[in-house]
Amino acid sequence: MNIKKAVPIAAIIVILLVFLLTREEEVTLRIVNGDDVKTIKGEYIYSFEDSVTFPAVIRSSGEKPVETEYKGIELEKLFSALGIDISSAERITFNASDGYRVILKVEEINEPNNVYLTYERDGKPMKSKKRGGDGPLRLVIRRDPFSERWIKHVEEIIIE
Ligand SMILES: Nc1nc2c(c(=O)[nH]1)N[C@H]1C(S)=C(S)[C@@H](COP(=O)(O)O)O[C@H]1N2
Ligand SMILES: [Mo]
Repeated sequence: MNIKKAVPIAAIIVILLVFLLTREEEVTLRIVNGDDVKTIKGEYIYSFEDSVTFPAVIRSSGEKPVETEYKGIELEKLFSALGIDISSAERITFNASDGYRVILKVEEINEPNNVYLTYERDGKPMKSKKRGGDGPLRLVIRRDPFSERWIKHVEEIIIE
């Protein structure tokens, strides 16, 4: 291949790579409640009025506890804003993009100031798993001292 051809091809490859690496990933959350399936967009979550910031300590196994600050929406408030009633449900299943799964009881979610869907950590939007983050969405259970149920990369909530 001659240089006249190689330069434009290299330029196209560089532009494509920059585009792929800087492209905003679409953030969505699927909520399945029987026949009712809602797909919530990131914008809805990020602009939700009733969001809160709170301190939390993450205890990963074998590592020192990390003090951090999360911003998110109390799950119960998100559900009621979306017109979702979980009062007669038995369990709520959270599925993550890496296959991790957590099941919570309705009582746990109804406990005030306990279960949050978070999207910012220490003032910064949480990155996806692909980009080395614990987001873009993570569940934080404030009354659960061990963070093993704080499911990262949540993409689906099933109400049963
Ligand atoms: N999606 C997903 N969430 C997860 C895990 C996981 O493997 N996948 N591990 C859990 C465990 S065992 C712990 S201790 C914490 C670790 O959180 P950290 O990565 O923010 O330290 O995440 C929890 N949430
Ligand atoms: Mo863990």
